[in-house]
Amino acid sequence: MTSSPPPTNDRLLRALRREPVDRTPVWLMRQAGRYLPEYRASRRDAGSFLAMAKNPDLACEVTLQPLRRFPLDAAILFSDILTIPDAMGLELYFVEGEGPKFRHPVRDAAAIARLGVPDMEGELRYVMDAVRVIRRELDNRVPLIGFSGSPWTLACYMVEGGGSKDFARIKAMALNDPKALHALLSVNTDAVIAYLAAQRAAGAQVLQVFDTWGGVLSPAMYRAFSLPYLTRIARELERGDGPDRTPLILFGKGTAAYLEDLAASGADGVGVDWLVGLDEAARRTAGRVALQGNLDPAVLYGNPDAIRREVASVLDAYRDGNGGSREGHVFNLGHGMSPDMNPDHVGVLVEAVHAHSAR
Ligand code: 1CP
Repeated sequence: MTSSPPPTNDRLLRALRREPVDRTPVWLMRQAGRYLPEYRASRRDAGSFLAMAKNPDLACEVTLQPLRRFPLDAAILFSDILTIPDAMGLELYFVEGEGPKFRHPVRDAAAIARLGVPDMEGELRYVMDAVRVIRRELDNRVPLIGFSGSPWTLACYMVEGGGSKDFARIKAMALNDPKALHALLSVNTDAVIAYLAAQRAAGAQVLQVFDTWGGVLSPAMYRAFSLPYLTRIARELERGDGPDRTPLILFGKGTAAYLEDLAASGADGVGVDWLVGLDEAARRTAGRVALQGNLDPAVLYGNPDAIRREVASVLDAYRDGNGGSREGHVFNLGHGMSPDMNPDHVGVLVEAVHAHSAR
């Protein structure tokens, strides 16, 4: 928000503006979650993941849990990308051990035509309330990241009715009825822009879009069904100017082939997975955006020495591809953490990032 002072720890905001920082900022995708015993206890008390996400005080509690353990440089709102389709009427639920599902998936043009942008201070008020509570409790110590799924990634869950291995239904729709799929992507884009704008108005200081399933598309299909909608978000989402600007990060999994396009999209930062070297990514994006990433999450299964070695190698790869400078880098994993990871190893990682990147 333009009216509030910058956070005391503003490394993340400075890095996203490619300004000098004393050390590289670090946060981790899925930093709140099942690998933390205190998260499992909160979820047990709440009864379910959804009960927790829909209660602003509980969402705040689990958002803050990783920050109590580790000197992370940002908090990320505890919520889910599937809140938007849920609010559109698809009805999100979870089957233990099977992940998210929708009671009313959308499978044809008629169902898509009935979808509308949800009311951000109505059906989705619980998300905005969580942002407001977290900002109050964070008391400006670190910035708060708000987020959304990408139009394509949301559409995958909406059409498949849950997670998928082959994306058969949505790819069939792309082939057989591209007009219907574009109508779905278009309403999703309107909803994502409204959702991110509302999170920003509620107090989110950085915004990230997760295009988790962009990489399952062929290049021609990615350029038809994901990239143009990401670009529309980057261009149309109002986020201020200068030091008050709320930066937008586009994260894609398996989308390194499109780094140049993502860097030209109008986004402030691009998140990269671990299938491309950060030296190559930095060279190809040539200072047009900040880069976020890209440690293979599986490195957290290694021992502390291995973790320190791999962290140093990611930091050095970025510097090597960025003309010898470490500015413009946000350290993160190339994708989210897993429930079976050792919390002590996260401590080693964060400490290693700060130690190895100190200017
Ligand atoms: O406790 C539980 O059992 C629920 C597991 C869980 C958690 C911890 C889900 C269900 N969502 C979340 C929180 C969450 N989801 C966050 C905030 C926490 C943090 O980062 O610290 C965020 C940013 C997400 C985003 C999300 N949800 C994505 C994009 C990021 C990614 O990891 O690719 C996706 C694809 C989802 C869908 C989803 N929700 C939950 C699960 C298990 C999944 C993945 C299902 C699948 O693999 O298809």
